[in-house]
Amino acid sequence: MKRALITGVTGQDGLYLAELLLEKGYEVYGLVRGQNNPKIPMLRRILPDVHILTGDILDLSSLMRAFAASRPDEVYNLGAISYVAYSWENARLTTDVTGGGVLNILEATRLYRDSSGTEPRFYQASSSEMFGKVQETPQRESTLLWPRSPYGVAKVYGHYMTINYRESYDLHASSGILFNHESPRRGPEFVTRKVSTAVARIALGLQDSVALGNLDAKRDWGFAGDYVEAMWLMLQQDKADDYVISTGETHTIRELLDVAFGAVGIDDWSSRVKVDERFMRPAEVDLLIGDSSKAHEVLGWKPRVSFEELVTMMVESDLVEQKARIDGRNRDGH
Ligand code: NAP
Ligand code: G4F
Repeated sequence: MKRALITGVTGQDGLYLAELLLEKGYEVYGLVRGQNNPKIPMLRRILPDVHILTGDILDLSSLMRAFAASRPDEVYNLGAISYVAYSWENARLTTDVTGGGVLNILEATRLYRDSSGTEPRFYQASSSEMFGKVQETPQRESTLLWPRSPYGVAKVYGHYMTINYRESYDLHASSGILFNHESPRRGPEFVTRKVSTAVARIALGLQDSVALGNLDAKRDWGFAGDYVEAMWLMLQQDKADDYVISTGETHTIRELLDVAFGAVGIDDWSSRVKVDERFMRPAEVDLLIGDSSKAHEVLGWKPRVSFEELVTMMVESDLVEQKARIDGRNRDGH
């Protein structure tokens, strides 16, 4: 039975990846940070077979203890401050966690390898946000990086540190340059989930409209469940490498709104969406579209869920969630 250690196991990708690895028969260890983290009950409920370890990617000694407890064959570093807008307001913290945390876990992996005599394989969650002010379209592994946010800069540091550990210490360290991927488990701060929740609430008469920022930005959106398979495939290769993971399609926020409102029968959403300066960014990433042909050729990976299917899945899930809240409130007599 293989053993895997996942940082960021309480996040969207951590949950899908842990689920996938458990299905494949892995023993899965998840690193959870903080005192009495409120996401622990959710993790225990959804994935009771995950072994929970406490630790923080800012704290090297906690990582070394996690390695000693889990003795991993595969390490997936998904832990990060991942919300781009937040990274301008908390640039130092984002740099430390999203950038510096990668160095800590690479170092813990190397120290564990050298002391145990085993060869753990390492995955780093790199991001299309590193392409920022894109220098080539579509973006591929060789495209010059030009990050546009403190988050993007921190991810570039983690990306190159991963390559450096591969080249300096011969660590089996791979980096997935993942384009935006979404699901019903996406955090409510990200635009797809913000829209799917608002559309469900509007359809149920719980709110009138939603306030958004830049409606013209373009993103290459895929389904998180498809993307965690690519992470696993990278660690099954003899040689570690870097891979772009994307759908190869791009859509504006307006197109996202078309599909989401369309799913509840609203064709004209113009009166339902307010553009609000508060959600504009100091520097925007205008266009992302990835070329994942290397992942297709080497890993045999392809996305399965289309943009329309993804957005509809999210709206339908939020309709169920919002209706359950109404039912719960009615039961409680509110
Ligand atoms: P997410 O839902 O925001 O999850 C982030 C995870 O990191 C959470 O489990 C969080 O723990 C954990 N974390 C935060 N600070 C930590 C710390 N100091 N020590 C240990 N863990 C910490 O993000 P996601 O969408 O699943 O993304 C997973 C990874 O892929 C992230 O590194 C993200 O930057 C990267 N990525 C995501 C996308 C995307 O479109 N989703 C695209 C490219 C790359 P709490 O739950 O306790 O806060
Ligand atoms: O959903 P977003 O916040 O995702 P963003 O910034 O692209 O970052 C996500 O994808 C990255 C991969 O490229 C990951 F590395 C990162 O961790 C994260 O998962 O915003 C998407 C777009 C932006 O252009 C933003 O300006 O939507 C635009 N937008 C317009 N109105 C909005 C809003 N974004 C948010 N979050 N909220 C709005 O009201």
